[in-house]
Amino acid sequence: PRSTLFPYTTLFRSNVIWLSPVFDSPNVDNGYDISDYFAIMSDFGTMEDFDELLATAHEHGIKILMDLVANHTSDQHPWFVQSRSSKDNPYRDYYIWKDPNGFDENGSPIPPNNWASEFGGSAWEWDEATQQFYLHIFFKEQPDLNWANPKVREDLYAMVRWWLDKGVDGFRLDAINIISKPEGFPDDPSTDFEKHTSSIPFVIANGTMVHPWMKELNREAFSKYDVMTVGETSATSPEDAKLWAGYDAGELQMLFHFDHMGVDNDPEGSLGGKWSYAPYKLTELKRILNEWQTKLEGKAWGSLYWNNHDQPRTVSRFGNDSPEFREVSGKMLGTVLHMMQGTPYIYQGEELGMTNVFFDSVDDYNDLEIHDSWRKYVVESQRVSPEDMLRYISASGRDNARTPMQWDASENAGFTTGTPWLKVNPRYTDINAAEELANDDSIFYHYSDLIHLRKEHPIVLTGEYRVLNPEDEQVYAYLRVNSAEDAAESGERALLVVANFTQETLSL
Ligand code: TEU
Repeated sequence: PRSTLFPYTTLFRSNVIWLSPVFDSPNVDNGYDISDYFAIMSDFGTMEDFDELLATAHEHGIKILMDLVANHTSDQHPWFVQSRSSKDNPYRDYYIWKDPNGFDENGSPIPPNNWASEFGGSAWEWDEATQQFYLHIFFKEQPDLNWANPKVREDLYAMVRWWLDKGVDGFRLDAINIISKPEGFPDDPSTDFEKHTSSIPFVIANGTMVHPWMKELNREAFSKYDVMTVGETSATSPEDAKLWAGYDAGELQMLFHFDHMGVDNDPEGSLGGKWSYAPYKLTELKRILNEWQTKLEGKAWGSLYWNNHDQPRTVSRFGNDSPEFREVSGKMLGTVLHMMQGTPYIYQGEELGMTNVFFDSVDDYNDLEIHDSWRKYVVESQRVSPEDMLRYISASGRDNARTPMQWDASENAGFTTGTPWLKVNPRYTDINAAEELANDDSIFYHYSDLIHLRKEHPIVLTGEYRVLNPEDEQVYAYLRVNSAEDAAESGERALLVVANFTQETLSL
């Protein structure tokens, strides 16, 4: 049967918790700026607390996936503190330092190339003391590690082994497809400082060394353990994905692609990219998801997600979060995703149908990406009115995903008696875990049913994905079809999924 062809069979029936980074960090970017890979951030507790979490999860048959942030560290990491201290420090080459490309008429140093930071502005930060620039694809507090230095790779692999020896079950590899920078550091044709389309410089995605280095990481660490791996790879096509996560690639097991995350960006909008919102077309969403399902078929295993800590809430984004439709819409979206081939990832609160939030002051937000964009577009260039920018933030901002978990209707949604890092979403009085558990027909129980369906019906694992109605703007329908052999073994021939994305009653 086809199921035996898949190399990761032990994973298919596992329950796994993925923790966003919990390592020691000054927390400029919600932990994605690590200052000590071997310690736990005090906000979350101690290493003893972590060990207890791991042991308890394992007692319950739950695996723990860690977030491996290795494209960059915090600027507070001892490696970087050493690195910036002088040009001949042994750690200088742990990061990417370059001379200026001359000086302008005011005597200001000119960056080595036009690369833009994902979060806006140049990706190069000038260091006055040593008269060179360092590279940071994300915030300036997140200098990029120099993977071309074999010592950096050895230290990182040793760190990965240290966690695996401790017993963690795998890693999500943050921004892993940008670790290999192109020879000669050429300018990037996609850079557009005017719009927020800068994104990851095109020329650094999936660079020439990523695959040799991933094979090395696999050889030096992952292959020695029973491990789960998923790479976070923006700007990656299904063809690239086979190189990364093909069954015979010897690199990673799965990828998070970003293709469906751009369907509601409006490239023609005043800010372009992320901050210009336009309603998505269902046909476009289907085209993308169908393409990933069919192109990976038999070649690589997919990962399935609607949201994560960087994305707005699914039910608000792809569904309908009005009181009338929120519940049915949340269930519908869960169904569409969970019956596809691949491993589904549920982001905290998705199983409760948590919604986007609207704050009427930028001061209520925490994410530096939001604050930097506000300063740039509302305060400095005044290209957008505060009202419009607040609407864009509420549609696309990362803090939609980062408000406290809603447990019950008590103060702060029962999350804390202290002061949370972000205000609670005001809808918590209706939308919370206690409510969901009390209602037999809730989104929570529907997600629980979906998980059971996946475990009880092997066709969700083995069935070939068939596209049914690509031109239909209202209904997402697809089939999963078993081979004769799998059908004989499981007694399951086909699975039909039909999802109405509108608020009308339709006949099909
Ligand atoms: O995100 C990498 C990534 O590709 C970002 O472009 C993402 O699209 C961005 O958050 C959009 O606003 C990872 C993490 O998931 C993110 O939280 C971190 O900020 C980033 O890496 C840097 O570590």
